[in-house]
Amino acid sequence: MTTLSNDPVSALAHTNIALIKYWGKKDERLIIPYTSSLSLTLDQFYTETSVRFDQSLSADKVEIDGAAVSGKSWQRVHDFLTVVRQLAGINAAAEVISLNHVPIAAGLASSASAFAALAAAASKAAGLQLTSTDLSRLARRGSGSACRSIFGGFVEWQRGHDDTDSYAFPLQQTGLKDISVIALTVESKPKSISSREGMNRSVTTSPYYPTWVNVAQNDLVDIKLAIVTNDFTKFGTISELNAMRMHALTLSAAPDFMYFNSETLTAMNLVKRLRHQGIECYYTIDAGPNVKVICQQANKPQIVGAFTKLLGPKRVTTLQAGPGVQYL
Ligand code: 2P0
Repeated sequence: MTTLSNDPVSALAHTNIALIKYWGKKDERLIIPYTSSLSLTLDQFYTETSVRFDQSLSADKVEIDGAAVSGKSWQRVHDFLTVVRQLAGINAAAEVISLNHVPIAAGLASSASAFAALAAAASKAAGLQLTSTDLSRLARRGSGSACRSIFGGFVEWQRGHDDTDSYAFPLQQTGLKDISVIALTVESKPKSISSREGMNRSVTTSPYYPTWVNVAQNDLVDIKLAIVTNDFTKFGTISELNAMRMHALTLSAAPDFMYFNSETLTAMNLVKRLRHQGIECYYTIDAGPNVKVICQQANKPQIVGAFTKLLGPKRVTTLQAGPGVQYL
């Protein structure tokens, strides 16, 4: 039995954007993906979470952004804490206080930063001393993309076969330092089909899913080569293609569904128009209508200018590579 200190442990983790997408689970309970993925951890947007285990609490208490949570959100945190308790051999309930510094207006998902910060804070508060690999494996149990937010910069999540070898690690190469991500908010309402449901429907009904598994593997090899050789054109081209290949799974699912809206298409067309004018940029889109534009520093002012004109300044946010999880 671990001796628990009642002091809270706090951790901070940033969001990440996938360039080679994770879309489909081979094992839903353990969150083992069908394919490996690759992301860039971002600066600015993060989640700060503190956890305290306390024998005197009768049940887990969870507060997110100043409000006590119940229902599905509470259950998801509780289930995750149960994994931590099993690992640590403890049975105390916990108090979790979490603050998301991820503005809804930025159109970035917060589950990656949320479960990365929770994994770090809860494991330490439970008396576990995990390696970063084991912390990534643990964060994966909360939300797949969270395993990548344990690390900074470019991060690969190797799909692995089971709980022991499905984890993320940072890429070691030094290429492509100059990457900017411009997050465009075309909509700030929550999505109608969660990524969990969307990926499940894609796996079980899209006839193209087996092709995706093969193609995503090749895309990953190609993008890593583009990073090592500092080839931004290849990097951006593969990112954009891989995102569209992921969305082809939603269009070919039964019943079909789509994360784009009309403004998504307008933003995609503007990226293409800028590119034809010699201003190099590419788009990537996750499980929602918001678009992220990838570019290099030299072209950033022109691209930001063009999108600010289209959407207004509040809906255009510029980001860069950020660090991995930190204790506070
Ligand atoms: C990704 N997404 O690689 C992909 C691309 C969305 C589109 O990871 O079910 O919230 O918690 O493991 O991590 C969103 O999925 O899903 C996601 P769960 P998660 O970033």
